[in-house]
Amino acid sequence: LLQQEELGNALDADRFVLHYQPKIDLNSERILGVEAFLRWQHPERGLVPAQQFINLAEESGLIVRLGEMALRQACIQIQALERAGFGELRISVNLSSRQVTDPNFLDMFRRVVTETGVKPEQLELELPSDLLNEEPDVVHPLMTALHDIGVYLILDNFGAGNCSLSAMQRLPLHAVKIDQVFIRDIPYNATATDVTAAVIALAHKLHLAVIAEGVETPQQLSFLRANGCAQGQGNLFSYPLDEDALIGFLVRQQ
Ligand code: G
Ligand code: G
Ligand code: MN
Repeated sequence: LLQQEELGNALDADRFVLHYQPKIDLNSERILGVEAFLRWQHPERGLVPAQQFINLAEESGLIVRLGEMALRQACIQIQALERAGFGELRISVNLSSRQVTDPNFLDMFRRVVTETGVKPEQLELELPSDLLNEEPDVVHPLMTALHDIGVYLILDNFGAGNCSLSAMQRLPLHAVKIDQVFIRDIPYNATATDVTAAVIALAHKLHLAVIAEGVETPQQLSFLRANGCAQGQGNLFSYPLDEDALIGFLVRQQ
C-alpha cells in the first residue's frame, strides 16, 4: 500500500508530473485546452494515476503542497505552449475540497498566478461537487474571489456526487462537467440519455456552459452535439498525454 511517508518523500524528490487531456470544441473538433492530471513517477510501480494517491494526499494534508506544485506546473506549461506557437490554450486544474478550504489557499493561488505570470483567463479550476456542501460562509467568498481574479470555474463530476442545486445556482460558476458515468451509457441506456439531455438543458437555463467527459464513441459525440453540449473530452479524441505526446497532438492539429 502507498504510505504517507513515501508520498512526502516523493514530493521532496519531485517525482510528480502532469499529463494533459485535450478538451475539444465538439462542433469544430478543434482543441480548446487541456485538463491536467497528476501522475506519480514511482521507482517500482511505474506511473501511478492520481486516483491511487489523491485520497492519501488529502487525509495526510500533503494535498496542500502537492496541489500548489500541480498548479504551478500547469501555469508554466500553458505559457511554454503559447511561446512554442500553439496559440492561446486553456488549462484546467483539478482541486479537492481539502485543498480549497485550506485557509491559505487563496493567498497561495494569487501568489502562483503572479509568480508564473499566467493569464487568469487561461486558467480553469475544476471544483469537486462535494465542495458545495461545505460551509457556505467559506465557499461563497472563496469562489467569488476566484471569479473576480478572472479564472474559469467548473463544477466537476456533475450528477455523480451529492451537490445541492440551490447552492449551485447561487455560486459564481461558469460551467458544469457532466460525469462520465452518464456519457458511458449513451446511446443505449434511456436513463443516461435522458439525464444527460436534462443536465444540458438545466445548465443552459442557469447560463452555464457544459462539458462532457469520458466521450469514447462517435455515437456519444453525435448525441452530445444534437443536445447542444459544446465541449467535451475523452478517449475518442485523446487519452491524457505526457508533455511530449501533447506537443505531438497539437502539431497534428495544426
Ligand atoms: O486520471 P486519474 O486517475 O489521475 O484521475 C483520478 C482523479 O484524480 C480524478 O477525480 C481527478 O480529478 C483527480 N486528480 C487528478 N489530478 C489531480 C490534481 O492535480 N489535484 C487534485 N486535487 N485531484 C486530481
Ligand atoms: O474526476 P475527474 O473528472 O477529474 O477525472 C476524470 C477521470 O477519467 C480521469 O481518471 C481520466 O484519466 C479519466 N478519463 C478521461 N477520459 C476518459 C475516457 O474517455 N474514458 C474513461 N473511461 N476514462 C477517462
Ligand atoms: Mn476533472
